[in-house]
Amino acid sequence: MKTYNHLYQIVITLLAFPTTVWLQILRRNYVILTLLLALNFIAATPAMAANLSDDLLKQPATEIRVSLGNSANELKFEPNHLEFEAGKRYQLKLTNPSQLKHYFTAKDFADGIWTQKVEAGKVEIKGAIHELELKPGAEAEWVFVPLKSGTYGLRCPIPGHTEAGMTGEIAIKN
Ligand SMILES: [Cu+2]
Repeated sequence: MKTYNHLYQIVITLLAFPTTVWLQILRRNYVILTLLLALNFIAATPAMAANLSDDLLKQPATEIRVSLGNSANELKFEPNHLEFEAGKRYQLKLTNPSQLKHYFTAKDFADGIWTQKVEAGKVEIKGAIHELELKPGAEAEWVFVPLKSGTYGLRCPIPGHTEAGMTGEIAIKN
């Protein structure tokens, strides 16, 4: 009877062992499967981003004009409140009809957008832009897609200009 009991225990152990092993294999496969799915997702993300930017580039850009100063040499942006919608493509046309040079400085706003290009004269600049200087009579075109919603400050940092009221506000809405 004692031997019988012992054998019985061995059989139980043998039966129990494969179950644990099988569970382990299943668990391992589950981890691998999850990893594969995760990798697939990671691999799909840049492709999705590329598709997104392709779609955005096909989208006609909404034109918005801002004048830096005016012909009366008043120190202000016209208009001084700009509103954009996240995910849309814009063409911001900056002009300086005054006899003074001015800056379009909105660094936090620039951090919250994706710049496609800045065009001025016969030059096209690609990549991130933070600040633009417009000499008297100059024109520049900034093509971008706003990404991060928020309210951002705009100013002309030329000594005396910000103080005189050459400031503005740029809003990005979702
Ligand atoms: Cu100015």
